[in-house]
Amino acid sequence: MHLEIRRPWELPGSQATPEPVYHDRRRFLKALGFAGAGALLGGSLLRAATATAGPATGAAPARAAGHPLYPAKRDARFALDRPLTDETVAARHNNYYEFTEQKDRVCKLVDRFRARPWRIEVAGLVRRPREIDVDDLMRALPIEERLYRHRCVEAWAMAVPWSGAPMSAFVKWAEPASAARFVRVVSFLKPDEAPNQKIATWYRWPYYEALRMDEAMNELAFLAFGVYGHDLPVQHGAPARLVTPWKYGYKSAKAMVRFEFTDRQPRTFWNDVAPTEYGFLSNVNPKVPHPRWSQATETMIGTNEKRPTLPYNGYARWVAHLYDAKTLTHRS
Ligand SMILES: Nc1nc2c(c(=O)[nH]1)N[C@H]1C(S)=C(S)[C@@H](COP(=O)(O)O)O[C@H]1N2
Ligand SMILES: [Mo]
Repeated sequence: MHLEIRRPWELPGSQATPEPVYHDRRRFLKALGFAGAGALLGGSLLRAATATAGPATGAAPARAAGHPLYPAKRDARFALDRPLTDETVAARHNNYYEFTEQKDRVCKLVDRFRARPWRIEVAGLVRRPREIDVDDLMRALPIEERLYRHRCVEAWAMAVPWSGAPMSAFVKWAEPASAARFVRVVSFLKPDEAPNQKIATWYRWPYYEALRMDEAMNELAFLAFGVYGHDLPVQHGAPARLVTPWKYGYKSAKAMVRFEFTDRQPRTFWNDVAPTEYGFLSNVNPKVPHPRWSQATETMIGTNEKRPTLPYNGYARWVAHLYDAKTLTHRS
């Protein structure tokens, strides 16, 4: 008899295929065991915890009402070639592995998460290592709204209005030393508030990512505090996240607590999980398929419209000069 073991993310009904494939059999089986137990335990505990909280629709936190930073002035340089994704669609289709691997369930598991108060640490090769409250940081930076496309490596896409500051403004504020060549970002570690950090212990929490310094200083790189004209809801990365629209979505780390400037290329979360599938630069490239699916087209969430994938996700004029023209990756 042929016994087929389905990975959790291949279960029928899951819309797109999430990131990980474990080539290491031991780790894969361990993952399955934990995932099974976790789904049962986590499911019942969480149902209990959220029973009185009402439906999770991804609505913005109450403090967003009347926040002086919204609405931020829209930056006209970033026009879209497609309609904005519906806010409720975007808020119910999320990749956020700290909560769950299931995109449609992230928004239902966010109620325990506290995005305030929130300290952000600036460390490494900087003139002055320091900590700042996220609201103070927001007030220290020039806030604007940008309409950006977003392309997940799983071949789904959306178009959303982020509010925030150019990453370059943040980097200048952080005053890195001239020796800094990369900026590493680290997300939160709060297993009591993000259930999958407790359940899926085989991941190397907290989530970590990094950009080259020239990427962080590029005009497109963005530090978002809001979306759709209000604070980020938890599922989109409250209180602050990266947005690098020319790269696959996993580079855009959510809910960061630390920025670290360094002279050596940092490791990254998905590259550590599956090095043959996810690299460091991860620029959107229709010509380089994922080992298990093509990247030639993408599907807009909400409408299911299919579109051809564009090199650098359509942002070549902003970023192509940073990379080699043939590979869209390292300059030769
Ligand atoms: N901390 C953290 N950041 C993350 C992720 C994650 O699991 N954890 N997922 C990434 C992936 S794969 C994508 S596609 C985007 C999804 O962002 P969205 O849910 O706001 O659409 O967030 C990225 N940032
Ligand atoms: Mo993604």
